[in-house]
Amino acid sequence: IVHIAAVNKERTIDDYQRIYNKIAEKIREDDEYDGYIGYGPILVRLGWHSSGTYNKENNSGGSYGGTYRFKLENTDPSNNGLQNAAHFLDPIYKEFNWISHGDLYTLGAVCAVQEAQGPKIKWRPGRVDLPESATPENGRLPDAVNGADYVRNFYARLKMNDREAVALTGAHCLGRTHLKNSGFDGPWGAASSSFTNEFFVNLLNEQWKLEKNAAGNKQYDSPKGYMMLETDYALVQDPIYLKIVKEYANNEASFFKDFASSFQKLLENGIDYPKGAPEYVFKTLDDQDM
Ligand code: DDH
Repeated sequence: IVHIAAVNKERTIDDYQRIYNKIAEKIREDDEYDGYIGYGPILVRLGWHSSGTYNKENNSGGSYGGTYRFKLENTDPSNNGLQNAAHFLDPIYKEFNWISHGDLYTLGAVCAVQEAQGPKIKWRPGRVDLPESATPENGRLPDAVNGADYVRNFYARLKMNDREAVALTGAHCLGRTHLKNSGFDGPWGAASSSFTNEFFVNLLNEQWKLEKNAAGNKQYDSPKGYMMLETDYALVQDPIYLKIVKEYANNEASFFKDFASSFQKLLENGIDYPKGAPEYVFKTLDDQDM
């Protein structure tokens, strides 16, 4: 399977910045969502889940075909709750219907990270909507009830090494788990709508206790009301992961740098970009004094 980016020569960075700005403004406007966390975290999760189906063995899945829009994928139990992010993007797609779904889902995630004061993420257009037959089967997204070996194997399928796996999991600074979506409950930290290294700081510093939640699933809970999935906690149980967690907890700039490159790689997995294909860095609304 080969996925070649289609570069639309009619479009410039300004066209994509306009879409970025629309998404960013709507994040600001619809701020009451999910107890005033807002739509940022779930937009990040949509970008990640629409990319996280990638399989390096045959280059299938991934963000390219925008197949999240098909029922098989958007009803995958791992995607419970993401409908809210898709509906958020509906009016944006209506207004800018020349963009592909894969480009829109990934642009939404890049916008949400940057507007949450995260790092700048380089982004390249060119994903092409594929037919329903390209939709990957359910079950390719990670299962939280697992340890370090599972995490390492899972990220290897996405061509991610240990540093990339740890950096990517740091996105759990954003948002929270929801009993009704995943069977887990609670946020990873205090600042659920700001992109920071808080996930790593909390992993190291909170008093974690493995407990059964109201849905009967095991999760680590702290006295401050924070939580960790078993796959999160695996990052302090494995000595190689632990070293990287400590680095990111002590050095936010190092986390930001690694997250930016790993997230771009995640969103572009399996895509061949022709020589000279454009690569954009978008301005935040703040950068533009908006
Ligand atoms: Fe995650 N994640 N994630 N995650 N994730 C959940 C929420 C969010 C796993 C499981 C869950 C990444 C990696 C993993 C975000 C981003 C990223 C929830 C809760 C579960 C469960 C969903 C719900 O109840 O609504 C597991 C397992 C892994 C793993 O590494 C093995 C990665 C790589 C990212 C990323 O973006 C790079 C975000 C953001 C959320 C918060 C969503 C929200 O609605 O809030």
